Amino acid sequence: MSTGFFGDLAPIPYAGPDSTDPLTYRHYDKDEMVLGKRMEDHLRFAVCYWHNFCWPGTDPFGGDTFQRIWMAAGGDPMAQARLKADVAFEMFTLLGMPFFTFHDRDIAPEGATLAESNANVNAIADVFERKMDETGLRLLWGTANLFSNRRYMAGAATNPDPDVFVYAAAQVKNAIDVTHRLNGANYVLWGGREGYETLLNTDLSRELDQLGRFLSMVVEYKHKIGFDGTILIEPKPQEPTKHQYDYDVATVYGFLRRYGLEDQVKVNIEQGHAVLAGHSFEHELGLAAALGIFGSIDINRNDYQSGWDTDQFAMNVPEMALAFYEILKAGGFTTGGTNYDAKLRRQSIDPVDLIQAHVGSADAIARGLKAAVAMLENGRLKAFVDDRYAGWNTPENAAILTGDSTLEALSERVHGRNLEPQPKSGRQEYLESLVNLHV
Ligand code: XUL
Ligand code: CO
Repeated sequence: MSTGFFGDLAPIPYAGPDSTDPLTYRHYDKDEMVLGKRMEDHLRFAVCYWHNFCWPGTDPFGGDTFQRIWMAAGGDPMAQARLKADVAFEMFTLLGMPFFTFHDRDIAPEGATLAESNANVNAIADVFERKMDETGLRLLWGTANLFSNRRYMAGAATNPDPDVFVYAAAQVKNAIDVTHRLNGANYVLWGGREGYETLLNTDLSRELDQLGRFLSMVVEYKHKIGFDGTILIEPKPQEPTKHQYDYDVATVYGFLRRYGLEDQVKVNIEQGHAVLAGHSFEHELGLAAALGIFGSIDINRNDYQSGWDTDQFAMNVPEMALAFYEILKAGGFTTGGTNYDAKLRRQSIDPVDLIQAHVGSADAIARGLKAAVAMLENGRLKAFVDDRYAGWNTPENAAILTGDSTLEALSERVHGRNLEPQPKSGRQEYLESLVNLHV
């Protein structure tokens, strides 16, 4: 039986680019074949639990604006968690998206002990199992909330108190067990509190070793239980802490190499986090692909003026085109997908706003994907880059990079041949104009 939360809203149909009804998909046609794959299988959209169903619309200056029925004060927390699950699956079904994502604490209330908290999470996972069976919905990833409770204020894995490390490990074990049980395609670690507020109270070197050991145990456990999803780290430079250890893709890669985990862990790149780190989204995507650790994305942008993580729905087609160009060049998603880690603005209080946000953003992302495909198929961008590096293909030049050369040999080559390199145009405006043919 329906909760009635979404009134008489019907599942969102694909109605084509000529549709003027904002509650239809105009570009996201899940069955359209794109580069030999259904669009749904390319994008692998996931709807997140936390921003949609747990955040009440508070900001530092004001209280809840959403006042959802399952958040009413004085209610039975487990009954509210069940109602929330009903509404969540109604929304997933209305949207017709294939995946969802959650933190353990999003889905069920924290108990007085970890045993009680785990029992609550596991009881809602039973509900999910049934609903996933009924609807065909899948889990893109699960994760543990190691940042909200005050016990984690000085970090989880990086806490100076080993008891907190141990507690976090036990919480993560249960979150991985639940993710495994629900056939999650990935498991995510976002270290919101794994960082510091001041170096004056922080042993940086020790904390990095703690984090390395924690992650190694996660990987060991994954193999032990036969979880074949990907372990993903989500980089973010700061917020909530002043400095976070998983600052950006490059930092995470260095960390993984140091602890021998670069073949075991990939990254979940969030557009807004890339911007906070002073990068473009496409930079982080391209770098992860170059380093062999590209995994998945959180698709939510920041406001470019406000300077913090505003988690807005992606609506900018050219930005999506550049992002998906990198993703397609990297071969697309394998276990990863496009998770909406996005929230409504706090004035968007109607249930229909939740639906509209995902639908509008899916269309912007689908247009971005199609533009990226056109950029690839046009071929002139790639041809320019191939030509720009073509000099490296001669055996003599290729040998430099394989180690078969020395500074003396190169010096001889310059002087012996009077080598005088001639600069060539980088043609940026030409390339940007090529992109604009398609967006
Ligand atoms: C926080 C953030 C998280 C992670 C999951 O900025 O992005 O929601 O995606 O913990
Ligand atoms: Co995120």
